Amino acid sequence: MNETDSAGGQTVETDYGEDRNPLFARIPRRDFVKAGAAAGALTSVAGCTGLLDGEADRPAAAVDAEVPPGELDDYYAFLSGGHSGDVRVYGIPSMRQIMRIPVFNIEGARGYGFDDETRAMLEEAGGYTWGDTHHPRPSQTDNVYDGRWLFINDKANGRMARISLKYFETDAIVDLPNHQGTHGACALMPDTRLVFGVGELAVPFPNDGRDLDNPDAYRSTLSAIEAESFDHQWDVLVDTNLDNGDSGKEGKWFFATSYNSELGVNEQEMTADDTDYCVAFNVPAIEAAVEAGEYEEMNGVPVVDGTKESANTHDGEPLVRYIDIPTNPHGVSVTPDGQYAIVSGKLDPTCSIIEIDALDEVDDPNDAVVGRVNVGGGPLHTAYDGRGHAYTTLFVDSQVVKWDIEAAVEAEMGSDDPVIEKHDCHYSPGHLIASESYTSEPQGDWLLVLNKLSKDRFLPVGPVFPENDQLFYIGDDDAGMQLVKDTPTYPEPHDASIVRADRLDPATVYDPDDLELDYVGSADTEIDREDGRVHVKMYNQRNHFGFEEITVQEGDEVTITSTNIETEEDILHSIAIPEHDVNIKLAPQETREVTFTADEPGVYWIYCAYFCSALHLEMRSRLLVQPAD
Ligand code: K7E
Ligand code: CUA
Ligand code: CA
Repeated sequence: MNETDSAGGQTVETDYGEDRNPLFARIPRRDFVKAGAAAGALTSVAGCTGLLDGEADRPAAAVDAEVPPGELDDYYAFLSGGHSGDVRVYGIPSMRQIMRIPVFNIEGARGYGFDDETRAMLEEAGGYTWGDTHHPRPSQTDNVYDGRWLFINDKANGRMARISLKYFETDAIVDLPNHQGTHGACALMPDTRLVFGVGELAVPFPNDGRDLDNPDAYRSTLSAIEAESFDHQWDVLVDTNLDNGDSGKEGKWFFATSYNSELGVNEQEMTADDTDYCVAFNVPAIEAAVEAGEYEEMNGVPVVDGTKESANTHDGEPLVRYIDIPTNPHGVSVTPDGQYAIVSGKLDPTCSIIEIDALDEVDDPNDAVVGRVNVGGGPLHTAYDGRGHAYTTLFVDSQVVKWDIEAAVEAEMGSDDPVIEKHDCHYSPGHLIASESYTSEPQGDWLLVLNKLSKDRFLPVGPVFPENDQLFYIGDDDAGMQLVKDTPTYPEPHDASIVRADRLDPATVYDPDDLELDYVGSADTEIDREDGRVHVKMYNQRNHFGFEEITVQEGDEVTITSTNIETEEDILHSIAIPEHDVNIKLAPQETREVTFTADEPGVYWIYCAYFCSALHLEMRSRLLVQPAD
């Protein structure tokens, strides 16, 4: 066994570096994808020399990850935007950024945080102007992506948000009052009945000025939100911090890591112990405890006590199980078959394998740890290809390590025998995500590695560097991991989910029945005035607004409700009003409302900020604000 430590880590020799296997013939990408979809087919295809006959003299060929102009990608990737507060939508394998979805940030181009409804949603969720999104997780039915929603956390302000995958827009945000920093995020599998936000930063409980400098009294909670209503249901209190989270596949166990079991307040204290935890939450038992009234209410939320020092049971069932994991563990992810939760050691060069069913039987939860594989320096996160392999990022070693899950269960604890291959990445990877790896049906073809540092990989753009998101092809076990693409991204994605394109069915125009506001057709225009309030109902259409001018009095509170009455997809308008901080976007058949005060007399050109036709610049109206006398 090689010597390994958290600062260095061993290196496994592989023949497959960045230059890839020279014998690897160019096969059309779509054939690859098809082959990859058929279980096991790919290995035989790529390993088959017959296929390579007569092609060995070709130049070394890469996996074809190109998507030619006019063609569409096979997958959506949803990347978190980190402290940009948004979610980005990429196509895989092209790595083209297709869209950004504002969540906790305001965004002029999408009118998000400008119209009354989204402004109120952000206001009710705390009124912050930013958030820190990390873990975008789409909803699933029967452990497969169902195209309904995407959920995401706010690590900055203790919130969770829901994005509609019909409209690719944020439709709900919930503020979690007992959280300071919601880090991990994931729905309860198999059917997304609940969504979990994992509270990272332990604070006094309640955080009302008590126990300021008594960190031993600080607590974290796991919060459960009902997916459909997006109502906060309950919290579970733990006497440790919590970090990342993932759900088992059978609707029972939810797992969260903890790196600060010491409840320390500085690095030295937080790393004092040799082990921290993977915390396993028994969801049915917790729900039964809530049902039986076994909770205290805090900030309006039922809080069940799952601390180690409490009884921590309902009807003899444990609520929360604490599994010792070395050292300051970080990522946790459940294998596609639902058998294991795999926890990365971060400061320890190992990944620990927890057998989920064993948690129901063992007296000592540590007995559920059935394997511990030595993967290398700084393991953070693990993804799966559905062929029994795990892929773990090594932050310290700047590598991805591929290893065999069952071999790791068979091997001695701490062995590196299960390691199959290591591949450099550039540089210092955080998360990695394989296509549909968070479901029971990983597609086994693409692996996206989100590197924290890009250093020399792109043209320099000043002291703020982009991140480097690297695409690997993992569909060929003989050729090994193949690096096919570097992609700079704006700071800073933490995690992503990759969803087969055919699982989503986004709308291309709005269905007016899905919107709260009444549709304003061309016959419905009116201006109502009452006591310093003006309500304008109008529409937008190439190339005019429902009113050529809107006359109001200085000091009036003006509400504009407008519908884009276009039925043709991709024809958007906006209502931009200079010097009033107004720009609402209107996609076809969409109705939005904006309220502002006309507090300065004068002429203000209302214009359309979406380029909608050759006469887009002529699409104008005037706001005439008469001076108060
Ligand atoms: Cu490792 Cu928020 Cu999942 Cu950053 S987290 S990388
Ligand atoms: Cu309507 Cu530009
Ligand atoms: Ca620790």
